[in-house]
Amino acid sequence: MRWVVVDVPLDSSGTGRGEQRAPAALRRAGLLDALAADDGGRIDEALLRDPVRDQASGLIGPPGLRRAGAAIADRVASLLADGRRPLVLGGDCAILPGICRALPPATELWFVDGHPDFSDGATSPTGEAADTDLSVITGHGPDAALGRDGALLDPARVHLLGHRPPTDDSSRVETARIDPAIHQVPAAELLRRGAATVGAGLAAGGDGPAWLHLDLDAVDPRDLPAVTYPEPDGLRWPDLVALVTPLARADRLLGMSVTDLNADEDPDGRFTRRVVEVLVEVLGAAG
Ligand SMILES: [Mn+2]
Repeated sequence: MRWVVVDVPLDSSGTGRGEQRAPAALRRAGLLDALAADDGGRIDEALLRDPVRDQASGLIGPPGLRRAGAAIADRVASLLADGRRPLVLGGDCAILPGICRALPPATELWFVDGHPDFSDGATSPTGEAADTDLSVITGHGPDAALGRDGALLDPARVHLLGHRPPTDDSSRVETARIDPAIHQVPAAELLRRGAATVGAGLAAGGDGPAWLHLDLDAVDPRDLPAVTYPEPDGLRWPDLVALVTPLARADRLLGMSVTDLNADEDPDGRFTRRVVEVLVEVLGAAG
């Protein structure tokens, strides 16, 4: 099935950081032609323009997040209803609750990320909704990011993959908040067990629908430094390819999201081109 690329330039810091320019940079680097993908356009509602942290929720830009989430959910739902397979380009991980609103509640989520994204409005050091997305999706708030409460997906069907151990007080609090029903394979364990083994096991481990989310800061900063919050001791490119290839090619995959490339940290475009090469390797080249 052909991929349909949808741009969601949501930077939840509200400062217009380079995540906002990642979808355009990936297109300029030839992603659509290389994948023979269809153009699903851009979600303009996803732009946040105010970096002020809301007192009540602790988040930056709740009204903008709700507007973005509704627009993302509508677009993804209509593509899925047409039998299409979306490839959603962030932006940061704050795009994910909107995507999950469009998925059947029994969908399995393969969440590959250097961080667990499990803070809430009070415990996030930044107030960026991209610190909170997995918490929101599994029903642990902050609800202000969504405009409704309750879990979007069953935590027992969520697989958190490639995250690093906590390094400071706020990340220790974040790690302690993770829903115990979520299956976790941190980066060190993933590399010990073998990325290909873990990926193949997950792809074959069920028969319901699945969504693949890739935050590029899962990759080791030696290979991909062009992210805002780099974490050491991550997956090297070959590990990432080995993990994600069986997931991206699973028949039951509904779609995929890719987040957190910071185009401002890549002035000559070399890392953006590398991301395109890796996506082509993982998803299959244009035929
Ligand atoms: Mn993330």
